[in-house]
Amino acid sequence: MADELSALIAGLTQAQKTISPKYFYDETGSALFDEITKLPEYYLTRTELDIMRTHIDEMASLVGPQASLIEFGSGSSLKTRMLLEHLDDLAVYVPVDISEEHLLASQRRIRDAFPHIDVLPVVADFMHPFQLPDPPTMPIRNVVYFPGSTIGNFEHDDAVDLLRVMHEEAGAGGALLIGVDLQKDPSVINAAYNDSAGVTARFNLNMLTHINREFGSDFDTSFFEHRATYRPDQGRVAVELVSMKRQDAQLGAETLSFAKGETILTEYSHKYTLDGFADMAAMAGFKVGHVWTDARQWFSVQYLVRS
Ligand code: AVJ
Repeated sequence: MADELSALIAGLTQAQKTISPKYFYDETGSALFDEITKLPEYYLTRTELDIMRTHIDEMASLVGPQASLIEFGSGSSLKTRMLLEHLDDLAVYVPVDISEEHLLASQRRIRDAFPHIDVLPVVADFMHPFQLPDPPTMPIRNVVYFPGSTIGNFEHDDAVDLLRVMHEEAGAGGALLIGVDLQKDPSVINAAYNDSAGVTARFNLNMLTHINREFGSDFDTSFFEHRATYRPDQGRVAVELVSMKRQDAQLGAETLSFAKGETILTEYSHKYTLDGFADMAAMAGFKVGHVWTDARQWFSVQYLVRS
């Protein structure tokens, strides 16, 4: 808690004020993200699911029998369920998440739906290597699963570091199945992060409500505004909260001053080219085994193997 507060203050006292995207996901924020995934403009989840549906048999046969599936994140999404339904004789499913609460809830749901699958959750910050649990039966290979283009939240060097952790957890003969959003017409991307119903705006602003509740700060959410801009030259969306006037906010012992128009960067969402992502994967020791995309090449699901 004290560590979290000092990290928050550190981010908010930089020249470019920043808050980690992890603060999106309190109960309200998780429900709003769920709503986002159903918005007409938010193509990511729908497209990734379509790709999975179309190619699930091929994906399952690459993973092969008696694999250990290690999901980075607490799982229980539709995509995870689809994989669990199709994988042949899975040795174990290992969801890895920093939140014990999220893990236990998702473990319960997976056990209910798939009583024959062994679930061994791991509480860990997956940015750093962690110990895998002893599986009940010896897996033929470890396959790390990282859906949703969550990799896009990380800047280049951090993304490579995270891929290196996945490379290590996959071990010899292992692989990574990952969802990766692709560069496309900027108007499509901008619409996805500026939906007409304003759900993404509420999702972004809820971060301040969440922080006010958890840290007793007094950000005035009525004087911040959502902004999301795709920069094709940078291949990423910057999601920001813009201060609509000169104002102060109290956070712990720190008084934060905002100029009118000053921004808090709350998230990057990187969009890749297939080559650009392959280069990044190569820096972590992966080579691209297989890439599935939709007909418009808006999104990709990639099977990376250790090179
Ligand atoms: C969950 C990180 C993949 O970047 O599209 C959705 C989060 N932010 N709308 C994304 C998000 C604004 C999402 N990821």
